[in-house]
Amino acid sequence: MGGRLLPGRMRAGRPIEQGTAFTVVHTADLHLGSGMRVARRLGREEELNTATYDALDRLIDLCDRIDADILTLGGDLFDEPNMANPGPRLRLKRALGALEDTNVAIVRGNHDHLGEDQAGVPWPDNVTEFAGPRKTLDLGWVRVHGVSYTRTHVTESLVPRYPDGDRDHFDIGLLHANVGGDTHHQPYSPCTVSDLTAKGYRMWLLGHIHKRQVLSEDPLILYPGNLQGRDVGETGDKSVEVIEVSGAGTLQHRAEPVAAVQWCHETIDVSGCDTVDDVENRVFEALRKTLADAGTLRGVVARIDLVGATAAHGALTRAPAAGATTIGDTIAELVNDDLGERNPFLLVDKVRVRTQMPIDLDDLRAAGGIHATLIGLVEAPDGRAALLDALAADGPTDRKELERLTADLWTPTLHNALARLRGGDA
Ligand SMILES: [Mn+2]
Repeated sequence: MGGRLLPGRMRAGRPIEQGTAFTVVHTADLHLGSGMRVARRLGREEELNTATYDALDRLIDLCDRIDADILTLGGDLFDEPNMANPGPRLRLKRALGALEDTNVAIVRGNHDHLGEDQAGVPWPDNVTEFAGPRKTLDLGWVRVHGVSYTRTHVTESLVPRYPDGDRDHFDIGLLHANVGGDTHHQPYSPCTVSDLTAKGYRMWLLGHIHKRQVLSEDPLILYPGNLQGRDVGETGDKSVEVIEVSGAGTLQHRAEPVAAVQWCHETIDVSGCDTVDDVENRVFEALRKTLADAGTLRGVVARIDLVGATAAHGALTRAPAAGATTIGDTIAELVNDDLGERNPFLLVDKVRVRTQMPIDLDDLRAAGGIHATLIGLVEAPDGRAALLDALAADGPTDRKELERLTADLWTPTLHNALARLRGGDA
């Protein structure tokens, strides 16, 4: 790793000579300045809405702590392309300027493309943004190449516009693209792992897909995932990638967590709970454990699914009177009033009830009568088929689609039907 320069001797493009070990930190999809839709409803509004900046601070601290030689930002730094909101640009400029010994390279993506009205916030000297004819940051042995979006819908591959790598250099590609046709994300700059490999680079550092994915080890091709989850579709650890290159050019890489607030999706089994009070206790118990693992996070936002067979099922699923809240909402509010006030905090975004009445199918089957008939009908493939045929004949839904939609519903529906037949509205 190169030694740090003396204070005041800031220099753009600090060279990395062949045979020198160096460290790269890669991140993408920061979406700086975007808030969280749930913030106003759940409280802790400021922490939730500034979480992207909080994560940026953690990224800068990490780069400083490990003395990163290169920091690469792989597009979608900002949520919006134009200067309508220059606040995020001012903040990023100041944050990157603090890393005066780190070479920073930036490409723009579909969200923050370099459109026509870019102006006003110049980058500090240690920052290189690939724009116009500028495609390479030349650090001697090491070269970083990038091509920015100039509009949102880049439907052709940008890869042909990257220069070829060569054996005398350690070439790094920085690219915002959908590699391999991920159908959950827009098909921008579509390309394949073999397109990238053919360039002869040692690594490709990507942006666009919001989930960490290592597509290849040699050459190293990876998405770091986004910096900070912002809704229930972005759960789990959010990290940046730290890549250490030895003097001989061998690579080691790891994910380092940086998110300030973590989204999680928790399934809580309330089997055996007799009352809603038991259910509430079990939810608190589970969430206290989650909070105990929060480490240095500022907070956690959880989506809860209650599952299992419980005598409280009827109470949990009963429709509330007009204007009253469901029991799920009440439990969420109780958690938020308590754990939501702590540091780190835990907020529940929503409680979904997916419970069943406790029913012993074997007993009912043995007892015969209407219960046994109903069980037989649902459990026999012929019985299910007959029910689906009848439904499909009656409605606009395709028979195959109906089969898919009902696949997971048979057992809970049967349980609930049996519970009602037995008057088990606990
Ligand atoms: Mn994108």
